[in-house]
Amino acid sequence: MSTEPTEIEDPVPAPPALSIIIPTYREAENLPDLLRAIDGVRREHGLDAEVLLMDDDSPDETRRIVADLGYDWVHLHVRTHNRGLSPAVLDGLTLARGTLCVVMDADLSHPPERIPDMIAALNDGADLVIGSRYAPGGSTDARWGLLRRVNSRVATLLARPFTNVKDPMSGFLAFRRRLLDDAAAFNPVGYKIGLELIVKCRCQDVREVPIHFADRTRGRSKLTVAEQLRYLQHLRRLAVFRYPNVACLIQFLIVGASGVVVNLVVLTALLAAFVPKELAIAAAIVVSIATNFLMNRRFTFSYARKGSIARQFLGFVGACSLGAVVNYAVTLTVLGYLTDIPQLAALVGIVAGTGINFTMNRLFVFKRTLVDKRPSP
Ligand SMILES: Nc1nc2c(ncn2[C@@H]2O[C@H](COP(=O)(O)OP(=O)(O)O)[C@@H](O)[C@H]2O)c(=O)[nH]1
Ligand SMILES: [Mg+2]
Repeated sequence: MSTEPTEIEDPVPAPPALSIIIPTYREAENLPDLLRAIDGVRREHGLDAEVLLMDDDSPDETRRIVADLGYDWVHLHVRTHNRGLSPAVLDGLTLARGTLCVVMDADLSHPPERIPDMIAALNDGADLVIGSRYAPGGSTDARWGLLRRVNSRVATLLARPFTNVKDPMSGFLAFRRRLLDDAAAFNPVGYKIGLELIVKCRCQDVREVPIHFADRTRGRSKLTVAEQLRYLQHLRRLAVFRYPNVACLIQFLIVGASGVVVNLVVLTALLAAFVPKELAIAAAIVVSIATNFLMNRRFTFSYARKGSIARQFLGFVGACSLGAVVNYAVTLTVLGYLTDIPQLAALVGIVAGTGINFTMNRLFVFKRTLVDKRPSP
């Protein structure tokens, strides 16, 4: 006897195998071609896929066009809160019902015809598949100018400490939905969701399917300079996540170098204003200590921003003073025993003093245990 239900229809349709999440803003002109192309791929490859259009309430014909096309596998979600590309994608991922997810742009830059190959790579065991412009066989639009090429390559290079993937900036991605279950503090800033997935989900097997990236021919790009600056903020967060100690030390050194600049600028300005030398030098030192403190509190040890600023300032000055004493002692010792060159001895002293300075600040002044354990931004 067959146990399969035959007559009774399931009122809740079974979830599709694949959810394609597409963030959109003012993409009405591109949606008909895009959705027809996806329809073609669904038919040709028998792909059981839904499309989630995550639209930020576009002031164009998006709603009407989607309704007119009449595809029952396309779901338009109009968002009016927390707008932006990555929140839209994240919302899409929470609504997705498929076991597999694809994220892609709406402007026809990402060819839907490559989705079956991306799915095949996932089924072959990949954790994350990238539709890649820079993998062998991939290409970008011939109209890309030099500036755009350099810009894209530099952005890719900056991601190198986190991944060897050829195109970590790509917004064309495929992965299993459950990949996100293991995401540690998943929080993409801007639109580098692939890079965020690689780092935060600790993807081991990342594969690239070559694509031809066509430039959008209709509508406008929303990639702004502000978005690009947000990428630097994103990289900083990823560095703090992946390499907490090294990231902390590097930020400390950058802040230290900025203190040298502050000192020299203040000194020059005060001397130009005819402030006496002795006073100008002292003031420049005080100002640079203060800016160093504030910058370290804001960036290097940002996890400790909730601690008492007065206590931290005293601790910072104390740690710096100890660093100065160590610097002095080491310089004299090296000069006495290892070299005759004072500048060389001073360099060794600076390294030792800075090391003490950093260690004291890290361990005692800006203690991790004194502040709440939320991931630092
Ligand atoms: N929901 C939503 N989608 C956006 C937003 N900004 C861009 N998009 C969509 O994200 C995709 C990539 O944006 P695009 O402007 O093409 O960026 P570019 O390819 O880097 O120039 C497109 O499908 C856009 O419609 C936004 O603020 N909200
Ligand atoms: Mg685009």
